[in-house]
Amino acid sequence: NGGGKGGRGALIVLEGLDRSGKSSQCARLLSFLEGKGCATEGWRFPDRDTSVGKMISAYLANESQLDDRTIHLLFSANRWEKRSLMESKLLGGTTLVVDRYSYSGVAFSAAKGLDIGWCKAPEVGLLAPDLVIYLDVQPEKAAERGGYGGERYERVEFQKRVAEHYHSLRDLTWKVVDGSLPMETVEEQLRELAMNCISECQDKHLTNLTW
Ligand code: FDM
Ligand code: MG
Repeated sequence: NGGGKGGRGALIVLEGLDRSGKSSQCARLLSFLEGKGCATEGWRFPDRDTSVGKMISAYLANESQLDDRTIHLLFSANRWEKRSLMESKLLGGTTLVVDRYSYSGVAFSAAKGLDIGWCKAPEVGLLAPDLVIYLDVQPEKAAERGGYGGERYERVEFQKRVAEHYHSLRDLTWKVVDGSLPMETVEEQLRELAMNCISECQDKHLTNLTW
């Protein structure tokens, strides 16, 4: 843990639209932190390796159809099934860099028209992140980057609605980074935010999402 003795790891979440650069930045941040000698793991949600994750993956690939509330609860269940491992990693001093979390869960489902309060409810009691970084990229710009796969949700009209919901979820603890800046500039900003977070959270208790 970056030299700090006995401190817990930090729960660092990256959020943003598809093609906002989250996954690349998570990978870059991860190798930076590892290079600093910091115990770190890269996680992502959905975690497609579990049995719940496989159902989610089939849904996203349009290989199965599920009711909107049902898939919402599966995404949430996919976080719940990882909660205890997440907690023990953090308490053991490992920092987790997580690509998407509960905010994706709420923003994407709410963009379908589901009630926000209903969407938030199953997230209550999951671990609260120490830092949420939102990579801010205009939906049109993200779409221009190309590389939307053929997955469900990868359409610019839908992404615009997701962006509005992300916007309404932002609170004082979020750090919004301009994801349209050059990759190296974004990377530098993330490094600084992450290092500060890791040193500050050493003496803070882990808490739960309340919403
Ligand atoms: N997604 C992701 C949700 O709809 N709810 C969630 O809780 C999470 C974690 O799944 F379109 C959506 C967001 C995205 C899709 O994510 C797959 P990746 O990051 O592209 O694999
Ligand atoms: Mg995607």
